Amino acid sequence: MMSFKKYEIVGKNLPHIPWEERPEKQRDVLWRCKNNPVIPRDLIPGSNSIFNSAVVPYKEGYAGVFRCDDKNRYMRIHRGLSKDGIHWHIDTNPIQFLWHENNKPITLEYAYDPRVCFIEDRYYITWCNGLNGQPTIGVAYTFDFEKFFQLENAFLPYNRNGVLFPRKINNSFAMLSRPSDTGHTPFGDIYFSSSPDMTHWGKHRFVMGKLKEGWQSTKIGAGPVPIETSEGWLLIYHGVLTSCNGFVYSMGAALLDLDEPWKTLYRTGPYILSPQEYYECVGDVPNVVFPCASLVDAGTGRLAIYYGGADTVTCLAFSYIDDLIDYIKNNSVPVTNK
Ligand code: BMA
Repeated sequence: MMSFKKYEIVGKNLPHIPWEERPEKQRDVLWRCKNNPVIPRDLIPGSNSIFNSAVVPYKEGYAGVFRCDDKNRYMRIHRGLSKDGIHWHIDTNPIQFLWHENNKPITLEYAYDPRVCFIEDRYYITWCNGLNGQPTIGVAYTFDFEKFFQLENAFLPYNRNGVLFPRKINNSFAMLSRPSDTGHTPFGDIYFSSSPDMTHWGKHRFVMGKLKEGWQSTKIGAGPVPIETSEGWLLIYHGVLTSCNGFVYSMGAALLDLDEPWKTLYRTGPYILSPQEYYECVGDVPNVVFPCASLVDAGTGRLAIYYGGADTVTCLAFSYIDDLIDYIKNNSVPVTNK
């Protein structure tokens, strides 16, 4: 147990988030949940796989938006509720979004890799949304995880990994995203955009790019909603290496400037988690760890990260915010846009 916290975390005390202490022999900054994968591919009857999903504290427990690819291999997002963040009731049917202007039900082309972010009075959902068959960032909100209102897409295609900041920055909503292409994009950097109203996005700034070699040398993309700390926005992200056997997705972390988040302060040279367990190496897409959500207890600094394993199952990994921040600072590559 940590006796004191080094760094401030802006957030609530959530003493009951999923948690396991660091195993004695574990030297890495992150450690995996003993019960991984916590959500199996077949939790609901029609699902082929449940992965790359988002979770937030809600009422006495947790709510989530889950990527469930069905047995047609159509990509859909479903609502889930849980008392403990580990055992989930996921709806059999996908979320029925209502168009914000007239409350009419919408048929989505496809939807995947959701993130959920509480800002001010509601929960916003962002996801990779099919527009004329091409990926862009869908945006919706809910107050109660019962009714979901869809807003305009944030950007033109092609874009993926749209991740909101949990508060306005300089009076504007703020989002990270990863401009891409139509397919299994062989490039990609993280950009920042802002909006006065959650509809019109602009002031696009470059944040972080892929590196010349190693686990983040093909492309990178934002993961969970950034966590506000005294040391900057803590961003967990994925990075991709192209091996002779295809893409390998690992996890890294960075600290971004609080007021100007397009300025990267530090980012990890080594990965913080890479596909090594069987449920990360074997599945519909082998060798993928893909983080989309985290829960933080501001009181203790405990961090629980939800990530997809091999595009098939949902897993959990743990760390302490203090340890992760120290790790990022002590293992950073030189960053140029401070
Ligand atoms: C990306 C997205 C993710 C997926 C990853 C690995 O392009 O489609 O949903 O986890 O590829 O297949």
